[in-house]
Amino acid sequence: MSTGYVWHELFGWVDSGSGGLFPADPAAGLQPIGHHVAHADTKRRLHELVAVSGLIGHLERVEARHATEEEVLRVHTPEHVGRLRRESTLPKGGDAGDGISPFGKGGYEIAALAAGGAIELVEAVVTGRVDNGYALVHPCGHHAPAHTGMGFCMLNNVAIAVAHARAALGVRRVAVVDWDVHHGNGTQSVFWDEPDVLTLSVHQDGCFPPGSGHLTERGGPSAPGSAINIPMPPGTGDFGYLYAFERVVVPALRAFAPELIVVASGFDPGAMDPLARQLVTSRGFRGMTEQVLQVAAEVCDGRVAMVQEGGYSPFYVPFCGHAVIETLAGVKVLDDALFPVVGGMTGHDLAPHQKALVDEVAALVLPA
Ligand code: 3YP
Ligand code: ZN
Repeated sequence: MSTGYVWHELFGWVDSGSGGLFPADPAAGLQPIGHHVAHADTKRRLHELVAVSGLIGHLERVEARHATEEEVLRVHTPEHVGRLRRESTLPKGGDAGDGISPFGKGGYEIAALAAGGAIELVEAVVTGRVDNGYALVHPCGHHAPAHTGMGFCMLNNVAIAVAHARAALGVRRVAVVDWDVHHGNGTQSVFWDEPDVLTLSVHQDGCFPPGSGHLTERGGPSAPGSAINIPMPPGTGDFGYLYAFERVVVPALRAFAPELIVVASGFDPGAMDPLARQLVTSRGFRGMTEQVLQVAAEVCDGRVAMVQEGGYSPFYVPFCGHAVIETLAGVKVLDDALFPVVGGMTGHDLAPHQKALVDEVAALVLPA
């Protein structure tokens, strides 16, 4: 059993500026706060917990490298890549595409390193150098479709890694499980009409992007059923999420029988996240990881590659990520120090309206 792990110090140097989602505007009453909500420190703190706890000693370090232009262009348009590269040379950098996703000088090179980190992890898993693994990359990727960045994402790391597996590593069928609290719209759109890539997104209903991720979004005309969306009601906790996995995610993966499972792993369903209203704790993330590993053992020799997406609580993201990586590695070296607080919040049990939503999706997407 070995678990790969990607981190590069430059991911902690991503400069998302001092504004971002709500830039200071005194006339509108918006005070400066000094850092973007997606500040890289949150991810760096996860890496440092993995190092300090000793978990890193149970992991096989996989080196990130820059994704080549050819690799990036398997997913993105030359216009998008060209614009990012140009803005990346400017003294103050640029924006991924929606005005809330700024990057500093040299930002393109770090984004290419994040995409290349995802590629290298997937390659290590597919070639059997490791059994499974976690690429702790930054910035995130899942909102970016072919032609633009958005929602703090510059390049779609997961889509680029999946495209690499299919174009260069002889893999055909891939499933992407996206448990970030926001809809994986970019990844879904890249593979919308591709029957050999299943994209499955579990997110908070209507959270971001607005109007995206409805349960009726099921894939393009040549690939009906190749997209699955589970828009969970706000306030869903550990057992609501675990029910969604048990009832829909796992059976859908079993039916699709991919050769590789890639998880787009955001920790913003976490109970302390400022950008969403879910209640998941390290217990829920651990359980989702266990379920994915179990079905992966059945269908694809355990080949699971996880790639970091969002997560904005500098307090809680480290413990959620640590629990996931421990579970991948099959070890337990640290307790979640915040669990006494977040686990004690009421609302973790499966509620009737959460069950109803999941059952509705199951009826829609699973073979009768
Ligand atoms: C982008 C603007 C409001 C919510 C934010 C979402 C970024 C994210 O974590 N996506 O997964
Ligand atoms: Zn997110």
